Amino acid sequence: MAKFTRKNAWDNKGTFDNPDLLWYAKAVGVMQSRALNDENSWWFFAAMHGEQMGKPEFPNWNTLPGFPKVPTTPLPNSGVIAKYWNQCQHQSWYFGPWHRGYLIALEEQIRQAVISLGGPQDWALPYWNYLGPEDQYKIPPAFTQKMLPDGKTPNPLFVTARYGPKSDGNIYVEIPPLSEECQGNTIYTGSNSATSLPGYGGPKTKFWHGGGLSGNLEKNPHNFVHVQVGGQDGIMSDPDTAGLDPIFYLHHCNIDRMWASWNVKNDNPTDPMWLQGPAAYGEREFVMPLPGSKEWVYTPAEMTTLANLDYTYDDLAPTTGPLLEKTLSQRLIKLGAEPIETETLQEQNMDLGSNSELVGANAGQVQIDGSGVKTTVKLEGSSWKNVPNSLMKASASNLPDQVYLQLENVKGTKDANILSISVNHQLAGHVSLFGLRSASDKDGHNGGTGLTFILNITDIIDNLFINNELDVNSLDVTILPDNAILPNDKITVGRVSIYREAQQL
Ligand SMILES: [Cu+2]
Repeated sequence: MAKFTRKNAWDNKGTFDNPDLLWYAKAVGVMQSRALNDENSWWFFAAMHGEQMGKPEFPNWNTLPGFPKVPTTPLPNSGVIAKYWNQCQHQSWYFGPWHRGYLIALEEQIRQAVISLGGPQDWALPYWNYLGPEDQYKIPPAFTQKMLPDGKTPNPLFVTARYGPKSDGNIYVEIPPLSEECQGNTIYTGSNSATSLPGYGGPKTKFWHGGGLSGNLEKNPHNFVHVQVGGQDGIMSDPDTAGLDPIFYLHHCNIDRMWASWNVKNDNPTDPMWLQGPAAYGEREFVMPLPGSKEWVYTPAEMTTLANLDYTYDDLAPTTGPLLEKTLSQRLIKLGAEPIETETLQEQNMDLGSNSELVGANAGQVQIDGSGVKTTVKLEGSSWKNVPNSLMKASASNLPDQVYLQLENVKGTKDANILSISVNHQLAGHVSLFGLRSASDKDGHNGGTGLTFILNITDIIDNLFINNELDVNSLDVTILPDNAILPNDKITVGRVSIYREAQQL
C-alpha cells in the first residue's frame, strides 16, 4: 500500500485553498532559507538538475532578475559538486528514472519541512495536469500570487523570471502543439541495426546530460512546457535554471504520472544497462541527499514501478494517443484501398522504426534567422521511388511506406523557442528547443553536437501524392521560429534529411 498519494494541483481551483499548495509554498520557503552549500537547500536541489555559475550572461544565476534572490555562494566543496550537481538526464532512456528519483528526494525534503511547520505527515507533491480539462492549461493561480494568504509573507511559489508562451507574464501552455500523443507509443526504446531510436522513453545512452534525440514523452509535452512556461530568459526555459522554479517539480510530477499511466499497458526496458543505470558503464551513479544529509544512491531498476515505491497518484487512467489501426485504416481509405482489420499491427510506432532508410538530404548546414529559412531536400535513388510505388499499390496486405523528416544537429544559444516546420507549404509540426544551449556547448558533457528532431510527414506525402503534386526529385522544407531571433542568438541546422520506412504486418 502506497503511503502517499500525489493529487491534482488544480483541486480547489489551484488556489491556496488547496492545502497541498499552501504547505508546498511554506516548505519551499524553508528550503530557500538554507544556504547554497547546504544539501537540503532549494538552491542545491536546482544545481543537482543543472547550473551555470561561470557564464557571463543568462543562465548564470547571478543575472536572474527579481524574486527569489538566488545565491551563487558559498559553493560546496568540489567533491560534493562532482558527486551531486549537473546530474539531469535528457535525450536519454534514463530521463524517466533519473527524474523519478529526483522528485522522490525533493518530496521527502519538502515533507520534512511541512511536518516541522506543523503540517500533515502525509503531504505529497501535487502534479500540474496541463493537458486536463477546462482551465488546467493555465498555471495554478497559487503560483501567480505575490503574497501568501496572510497578506504579508512573500509567496515562495511566485517567480519573476517566468514569462509564459508570449513572454508577457501570462503563464499557460498552448494545446496544440502540446499533446498526449506519446501515450499511444508502444516501445520504450527502439532500435535498428545501426542505432538506438528514441521511442517513448528515450534513446539508449550512457550518463547523458543532454544532446541528440528526445524520447516522445520528453519531446512532447515535456520540452514544450519548459519553454512555454519560462518564455524568453525565463528560468524554466533552460535546464541549468529550471529547478529554481517551484512549478518545475509539479511539471515533472505530471510527466512522472504520465509515465506511470503508460506503464499500465506498456513495459519498461529489461536491458541490464537500463536497469543498472550509468554506473553499469563505470560512469556517475544517480545520487540524492535525503533529509539530514543522508546519501541515497538509486538505479532505474528501483524506479521502474510505483508498486515498489511509497507513493501513487489519484489518477493513473491510461490515455491513448490516436489508435494506430484506426489511423492506418483512414489512410488506406484515403489512398483508395480497403480499410484494415484491427488488432494486426504489433509493435507499430509513430516513430522512425527499425527498417528506416535515408532517401535524401539538403545541401548541408542552414542558418535560421528571424524570418526563418527554406531549404530543398533532393530525393535520390531507387529507394525514394519506392515511396510513390507503395502509395499507388497500397492495400491492407501491402502497407504504404511511412516518411520522416529529420533536423540533425540543431545548435544555438537560447532554448526558449519553438520551430514550426513545413514541407511544401503544409505544416509538418513543431519542435521545442529546450536544452539547445547546453547541447550546443562545445565544453559541455557531450561536446556540443546539438539536438536532433524527427517528424512524421507521412500525411503530407500522402496528400501530395493524391493531388498529383508529389515531385519525385525534391521536397521544400521551411523552418520558422515562433519567437524573434536576435543576431547573437542564431540557430543552425546541420542537415535536413528524409527517411522512408517500409511497413510490415
Ligand atoms: Cu524537465
